[in-house]
Amino acid sequence: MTRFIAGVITGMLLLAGTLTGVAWSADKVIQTQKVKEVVIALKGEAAQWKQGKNSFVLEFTSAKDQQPVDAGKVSLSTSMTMTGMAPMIAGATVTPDKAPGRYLGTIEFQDGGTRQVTVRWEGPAGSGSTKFSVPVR
Ligand SMILES: [Cu+2]
Repeated sequence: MTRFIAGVITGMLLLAGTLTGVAWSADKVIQTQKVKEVVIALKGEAAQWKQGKNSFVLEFTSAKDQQPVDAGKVSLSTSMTMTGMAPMIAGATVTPDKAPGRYLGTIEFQDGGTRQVTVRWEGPAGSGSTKFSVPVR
């Protein structure tokens, strides 16, 4: 019985993995940042963000041995300064993927223009943050 249940759970997990799997075949690098001993890669379906909804991947690896780094709780937020306007702020929901050190998120942009992106993490290997800019076309 226990084995049967384990089999059913494994089957369901495999199915869920297939259904929720990232819908593109190859990740294109949008930006990489090195913070201390951690390399953070922002990847997407395309090598750049576009207006509207974007799916993205954040990958944390060790600069020393290129092994995945468990970054724990991860958040990504963006802001754009526009003349005569309050900065436009957009945040993303970021959730861990099945693979360690890999996180999936989506973000929506109302218009084009360069975003100041902040990525924060808080995990067993330590916490940190990095800022970089990404154009939205
Ligand atoms: Cu704007």
